[in-house]
Parts: sequence; C-alpha cells; structure tokens
Amino acid sequence: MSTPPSAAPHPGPAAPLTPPAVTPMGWMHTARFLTTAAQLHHLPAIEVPEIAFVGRSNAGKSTCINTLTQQKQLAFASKKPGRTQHINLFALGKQGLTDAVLADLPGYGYAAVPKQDKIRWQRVMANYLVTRQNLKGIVLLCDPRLGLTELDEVLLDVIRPRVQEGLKFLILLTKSDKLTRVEGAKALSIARLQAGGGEAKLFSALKKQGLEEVAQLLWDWSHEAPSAAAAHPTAEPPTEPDEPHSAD
Ligand SMILES: Nc1nc2c(ncn2[C@@H]2O[C@H](COP(=O)(O)OP(=O)(O)OP(=O)(O)O)[C@@H](O)[C@H]2O)c(=O)[nH]1
Ligand SMILES: [Mg+2]
Repeated sequence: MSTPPSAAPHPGPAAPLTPPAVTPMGWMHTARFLTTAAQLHHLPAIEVPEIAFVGRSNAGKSTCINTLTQQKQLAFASKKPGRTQHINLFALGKQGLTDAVLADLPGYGYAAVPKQDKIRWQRVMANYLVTRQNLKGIVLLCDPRLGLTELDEVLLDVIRPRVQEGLKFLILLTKSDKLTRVEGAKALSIARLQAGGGEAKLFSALKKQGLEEVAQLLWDWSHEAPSAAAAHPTAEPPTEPDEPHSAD
C-alpha cells in the first residue's frame, strides 16, 4: 500500500514532529470543478487516474463527493432524485499538479425520467465505463436498505471484464446512519460477496463513517504504479442495454 509523502522525509532524531504535507483527506480537500459533459465525446482526454462514482439516483453519490472533499456544494446533491444529469469532473491535487480526477455520474433507475433520456444515459454510462482510457477505479454507491438492484447488476456485468483486468472497484453502502450495527454488518457481508474482485465498505455522510478509509483507498488507487491492463481496455463499447425498470 502506498503512503502519502511526508514533509520531512528524513528528520533527525531531535527534529520536531512535522505533519505530513499531504494526507488523503488533505488531498481530497484540494478538489475543484474541472468540467461537465452531457455526452461522452465532450469529456476531455485526461492522463491522470480517474475514479467514477456511479449508482442509482438518490444513492448519495454527490453527497459522498462533497463529504470526501469537505466542500458543501462541489457536487450538486439534492433530495430530488435525478439532480445530476451530466458527467461532472473534479480535479484533485494542488493547482497545476492535478494527479487524479473524480467523476460524478448521473444516477439511474429514477422513474420520472423520460424513457428516451433513460436509454440515452444508460448508453452513455456503459460506454464511459467500458471505454474511458484513464478510468482507474469505480465506486458503486448503494443504499443498503435497497441492496443492489437489477440496474446495479447490469452495471456490474458491464464492468466485470475491466475489474478482472485490474480496474479497482468498491461497493460503498451509503446512508449507514439509517442502519443498526447488526444491519450494517449484515449488509456489508452481502456486499463483500457481490463485490467480486473489489471491496465493500459502509459510509455515512451524516456521521462521517468510512470517510478516512475511503479517502485512503482512493489515494492508494490513484498513486499505485499504473496497470497496463486497466489503462488499455480491450472490450468494444457495449450495445444498447435493455430498457431500464422504473424506480420505486
Ligand atoms: N441520512 C443520510 N442521508 C444521505 C446520506 N448521503 C446522502 N443522503 C441524502 O440522500 C439524498 C440524495 O443524495 P445525492 O447525493 O443527491 O444522491 P445522488 O446519488 O447524487 O443522486 P442523483 O444525482 O440523482 O443520481 C439527499 O437528500 C442526501 O441528503 C447519508 O450518508 N445519510
Ligand atoms: Mg448526484
């Protein structure tokens, strides 16, 4: 596991303790808006690792990004599902030294979205997940009270080949403040089985549960030596998925 660099790499025995120049949480806090795109070809080609936040509408993707970056309104979070309708990119790292990018993707499964828009977004998302060259990791956010839905399973099928080739993957069970300790432990053990080659964690924006762990994980993903397999997807873009089911 890589660790953040220290401000004083070789302090002598008498040197005062110096806090690290960059902690995963400090790194997260450097996030700033980079760009927004309604279509895949509008996304800029980027060299640095990109980490995508995906999941059902209302799962808590934008809130998670705001919590991780310790910024109230970096990503648009809302009680109204379907708030995020573009792919929004946020740069991490000191100004001029961007070393990773977070991508907030529109949620799926929201019943009130017109059918044509649903189909279009499913296609954009699937193409993004399969073809995005610098995609290093995927965080699939899931409300554990609902569990993984059919559309989450479709997404898992789409990304499985890339996960097998080294793409990082985390199922993040959001809103864990709504669960008892026992319910949380049960949801976590189920998600760990479903995560295949990936990991699963509990997260609460409200209680800040899992915050530092997730920040550390994303740091590690972004700073490990590049994997040739993950950087060069071999799969063709998928064909249009089936019509999605409505959300409850
Ligand atoms: N109790 C609780 N509520 C949360 C938590 N995270 C998010 N929420 C709430 O869930 C709702 C949806 O959050 P968003 O972050 O907008 O969800 P999203 O996944 O970005 O939704 P779309 O943009 O529609 O895909 C908001 O009302 C949030 O306040 C959490 O950890 N605990
Ligand atoms: Mg959102």
